[in-house]
Amino acid sequence: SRVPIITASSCLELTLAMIKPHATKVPYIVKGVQNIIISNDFYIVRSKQMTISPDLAEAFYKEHKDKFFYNRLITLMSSGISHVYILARQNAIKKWREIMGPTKVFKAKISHPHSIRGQFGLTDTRNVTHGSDSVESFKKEVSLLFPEFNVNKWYETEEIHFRSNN
Ligand code: IDP
Repeated sequence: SRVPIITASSCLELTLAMIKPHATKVPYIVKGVQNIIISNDFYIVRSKQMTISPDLAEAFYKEHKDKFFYNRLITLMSSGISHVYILARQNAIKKWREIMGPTKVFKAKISHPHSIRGQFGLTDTRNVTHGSDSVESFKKEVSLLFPEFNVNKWYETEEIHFRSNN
């Protein structure tokens, strides 16, 4: 497996990525997204498959509870198996969101056809992947989906260890 080259001066950032339930049913899309993760030099820190309960989906998307698409979103997110990842890279949060492309699939297909959502998106709700939009969101999302993962400890120990090994 391929490990990104980390120089002594570089600094890794973590982000949370997810392949949403409608997309995990299609091996071609899962393969495509995983290839994009690897070819963009993300290091996979954790990965798992899980079924998100409606309660967990509501906690995850709390800030959208007044939106017209909220019920649709909660139904989708709790409809099957999600693949969730903690990814590390320089500027991981920004880079992953760039690679995903715009939230709205119709826009992604026109302006960012090579993005994940441009290539594999189906509708504005079924837009294939999730990615944290800030450090604060990442911390909240990780505490919901990987409650045993200690972000501060990772930065204090693993990240430094990782750098000195490369
Ligand atoms: P993001 O996933 O790009 O961060 P958000 O605005 O946080 O986008 O929206 C969360 C999720 O809600 C989207 O990924 C998508 O699944 C769904 N969503 C957002 N906007 C719409 C919409 O206009 N119609 C239907 N679903 C939407």
